[in-house]
Formats: sequence, C-alpha cells, structure tokens
Amino acid sequence: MNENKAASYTNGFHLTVEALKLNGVTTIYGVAGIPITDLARIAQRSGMRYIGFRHEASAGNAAAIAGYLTQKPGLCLTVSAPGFLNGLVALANATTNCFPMIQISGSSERGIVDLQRGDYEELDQYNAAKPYAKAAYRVDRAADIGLGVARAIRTAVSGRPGGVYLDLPASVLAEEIEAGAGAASLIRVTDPAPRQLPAPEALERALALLRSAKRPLIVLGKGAAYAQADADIRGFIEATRIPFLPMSMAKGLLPDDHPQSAAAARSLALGQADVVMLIGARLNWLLGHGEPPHWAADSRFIQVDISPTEMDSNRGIAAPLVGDIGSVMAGLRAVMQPGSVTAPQAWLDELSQKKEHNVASLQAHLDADPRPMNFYSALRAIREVLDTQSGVFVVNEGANTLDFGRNILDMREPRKRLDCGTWGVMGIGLGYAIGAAVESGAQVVAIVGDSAFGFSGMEIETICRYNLPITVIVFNNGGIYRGDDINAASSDPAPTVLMPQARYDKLIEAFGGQGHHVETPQELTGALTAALKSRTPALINCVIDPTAGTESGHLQSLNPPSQVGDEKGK
Ligand code: ADP
Ligand code: TPW
Ligand code: MG
Repeated sequence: MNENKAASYTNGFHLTVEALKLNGVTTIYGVAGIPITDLARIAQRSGMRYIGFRHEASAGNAAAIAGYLTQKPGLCLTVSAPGFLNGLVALANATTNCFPMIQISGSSERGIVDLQRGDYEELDQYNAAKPYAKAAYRVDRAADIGLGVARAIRTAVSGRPGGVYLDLPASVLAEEIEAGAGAASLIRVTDPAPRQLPAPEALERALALLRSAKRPLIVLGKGAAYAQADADIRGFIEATRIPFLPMSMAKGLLPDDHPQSAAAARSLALGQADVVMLIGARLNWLLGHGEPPHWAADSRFIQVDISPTEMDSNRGIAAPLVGDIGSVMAGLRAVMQPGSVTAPQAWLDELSQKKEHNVASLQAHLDADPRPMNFYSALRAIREVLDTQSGVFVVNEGANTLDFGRNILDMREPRKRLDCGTWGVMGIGLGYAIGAAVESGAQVVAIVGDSAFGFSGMEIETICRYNLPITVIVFNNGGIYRGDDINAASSDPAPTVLMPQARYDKLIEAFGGQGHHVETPQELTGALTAALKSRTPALINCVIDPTAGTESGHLQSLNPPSQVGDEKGK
C-alpha cells in the first residue's frame, strides 16, 4: 500500500475499533489468533484496553460480568470455529442470566465455508450462534461494520439484556474502503437502553394488591441489582416496611443485616406470603416455579420486569408491572400515599422470631471448630476478614462451596456478589473475578470449590500477567461435592473424586503470585488478610474435610438416583 492510499483508505479492522470506541466500549476480553490478531493490536494501539485470556470461555465470562456491572455490553473477541465455540458457552450463559454482552468473532472464507469445501477453521458460526444468543448478526461488507456494531449494542442492552453474536469474516476485516465513507458509515447509538415507563393503571393495580396484603413479601433478583435503582428500591422497601428476600446476586442491594431482610426465614417467608412482589427475579427453578409446597397455592403475585412475556411464565401474575425497574420503583413511590402500604406488625414479628431461631442455630455451627475445617469454619474465618473491608467483590462457585458461601457471607453493598447464577454453571469463577477487577479496580475474593476452580484455573496466569488484585480461595475437599467416594470396581478413582493432596497454591507460585496453604481458620485468616493487604494476585489452598459436603449440595432433589440393580444407589 503506498502512502497516498494509506492516507485515504481505512479497513474493516480500523472501522470495527472506531465503531466500538464511538459507542464507549473501552475494554476487549479475548484470545488472539487468525483472523482477529490485528484487531486486538489496533484496539490496544488506539487506547482501548485488551485483556488476553487463556481460554475464550473465561474471556466471555469476564465480558458478561462487565456487562452486568456497567450496563454496557461487555465485549469478547474470539477466533474462528473452535475459539468461537469456546466463547459461545459464555454468550449463552450471559443470555440466560440477562447480562448484556457482545461476542465478536472472526470467521473463515464464506464462499468455502458455505459450500463445505473444508476451510481452515470452517464453521457456519452465524447460524450456530443463533439459538444460544439473544440475536446474531453477520457483516458482509466493511461499509456495514458501523451498522453491525450499532445493532449489536442496542440489542444487547435494550429490553431484557442478553448476549449478541456479531460475525466478522476475515475478508470483511481486511476489506479496504475510502476513509471518508468509512467514517461516515459509523453510528453512535443514541439512548441504547431507553427507559420503559409502566402504565399508571398498572401501578395502581399493584398498590391496591399490596394494600390488601396481610403477609406481603418482596423478592429482589439480579435484575434489580443490574438496574442500579438502589435508592428507589430501598426507599420503597423501607417506606412500606415489607420484608424482602434477596436472590443470591441481589444480596447487598439492601444490606444483609437490614432488619427487614427475611433471608434467615426464607422458607417461612415463601410459604406464608399472601402477596409477593418480584422485582427483577424470575419464578424459575430457583424459586420453585412459584408452586406449592414452596409457596402458598393462593398467594398472589406482582411482578416488576422489563420483559412482558416473563409474566405468567409459571404462575398467573395478578399485577404485572412491565417497565424498567428504575422507572417502576420511582413511579410507585410517586403515586403511593404515605403510610398507605404498611406490612402488618404481626407478620414482621413472626418472621423475626423465626430469624432469631435460625440465626442461633447457624451460629452454633459457626462456633464449632472442627479439624479438618468444614465449610462453616472456613467461611466464618473469611467472613470475619471481609467484615473489616469495604468495596471487595465476592465471586462464589462450586456446589457446597456455593451453598454455604451464599448463606454465611453477608453482603452490604449492591452488585458485589457474583456467582453461578441461573444455570448453576461451573467455570465462571476466574473470568468473573478478572472482569470485576478490570472494570472496577477493586479487590476481588473468589471462593471456589476445587472442582469449580479447575474449569478456569489457568486464568491465574492472566491474573498474574495483569497483576490484578484478586485472591482465589480454593475450598479443597478433594472432589465434586465430597472427596470420600470409593470405586469398588477397579483401581480408578470414583467419578466425583479429585486429588485431595493437590497443592493448588503451587500453581500461582509458578507465575509469581503468592501461594498459601492453610489447614486451620487461623491460618486462613492470616493468609487472606495478607493477600488483601498486598493487593497482588494470591491463591489460598484451603483444606476442607472431604466428608463435609453433601452430594449435589442443596439440589439433591434434582439428581436422579439409580436404584435398580445397584449395590449403592444414591
Ligand atoms: P435471579 O436469578 O436473581 O432471581 P433472574 O435472572 O431470574 O434473577 O431475573 C432477572 C430478571 O430481571 C429478568 O427477568 C430480566 O428480564 C429482568 N430485568 C433485567 N434488567 C431489568 C431492568 N433494568 N428493568 C426491569 N427488569 C429487568
Ligand atoms: C459447566 C456439574 C455442579 S457442581 C460441580 C459440578 C462439576 C462441582 C462441585 O464441586 P466443587 O464444590 O466445585 O469442588 P464442593 O464444595 O461441593 O466440593 N459442568 C458445568 N457446570 C456444572 N454445574 C457441572 C458440570 C457440577
Ligand atoms: Mg470440592
């Protein structure tokens, strides 16, 4: 290319980067290779941040959680075919969790792929992505890159947020077009997630139902956390004195030690509530589909959600409030007469009594000091350290590690707890930790089961390479759920067993991070305190009793047992 041509021409690589920058995308999470290596380079050179991962699933998970935390689509960049598919699991997970994310993937030669002539990394990515994404788009001309990026951004964040796939074939990235025409083709998206106001009659209907309630309950989901309407949500809950129950990622929206929290009396609250207001929470499996025996058969529901078709998905919704949570909560506060909705004292007293009882029995477990440590004693040590900190993100994955972590670790700030979410997926741990650290600059403590850790464990190199303030605590109980299963049939380990003597701490030392091996709560307290103080990458191998966990954690009822003809059906 001669000088004149360089001055007056641009290409698909540059147009993609310019389109992203024009729309405020500042960070790309990805894995480099054909045909997007130069895209990553040009992005970095132009002032964007490029975070390179060891596996696309983790890059995608980082992008997804960036989207959740910032309300802007997190961007994941992948190479063709296998890289694309590796990233797709994260895009599907983002869609399932309603996190806004865009996966941009390079793809191979269309003419060869479509006739299945056998190209390098051949795959019909656009069609493969469709069922797993909120939408998929493919750009076939460099002049359309601005349009493709604009559509991807608006689709990801408007309405119910989700994952969008944007296919950029290698030939489009390399295509040169006249620079002026290229610049003119870019689109800055105006108001990508417009407010959606609820209808006045819908507000009235919901308030009338709340006024009639004897045992009202508010359930806060991660949609409520995502909406960043913290003051209006808290204001409404405190003004009405209605008890609230946070879903796991909504913990901290109001502090867990708030007197109106019904978390410690969950079963009673669900089972007895007569009017339930769901705010950014779906009545899916995590809420027993809204059905008995978890819920009263005659309970009535108010649902605040941006997605109209979420209404009646499991139970009839007596008062649908379709709109964005910020607008709905502000609208309710604006029209509600002061004092007109108040939770009856008898209901509050009933919940308080149950809470006191449950808190006392949890405390008894926390106060025990068994050797080896169990989930209670290890989490008590972590809780005591985290109680002295503010602004720290907690990432939590595993089975028992997740269940105990959710119950024992109190959150006091919104959007600080990130976990397996709607799918109960393993492998989000280090990707979420990296995304949270990169987007916020804050410290992250990732508490992960030893099995869970394995799904994204190589990203400790990424954490060390970028010197991120992340402490990974591996709850090492030697297995999936437990470490004590025995295979009587051969010398192979049982299906759920991992190496109990594994020294995960040594892994991070290979990359220059701090490794700690702990066997007592005191050692765990010391290691976590030191790691947080240093603000540098650390991994704590925390030895947990192999017999302490329960198979399938809290989800035993979902695990079909095989009994016919088995010596040991469980
Ligand atoms: P949880 O797992 O915490 O119960 P879910 O993921 O099931 O939460 O539900 C989140 C809900 O929040 C989804 O139905 C989604 O449509 C909704 N949502 C997300 N963002 C908003 C928003 N800004 N306003 C209204 N609803 C939202
Ligand atoms: C992508 C199935 C659910 S929980 C779990 C697996 C493999 C690991 C539990 O062991 P861990 O925790 O992490 O050591 P603990 O404390 O109970 O010992 N593949 C994917 N997602 C899921 N959910 C699984 C497999 C599973
Ligand atoms: Mg384990």
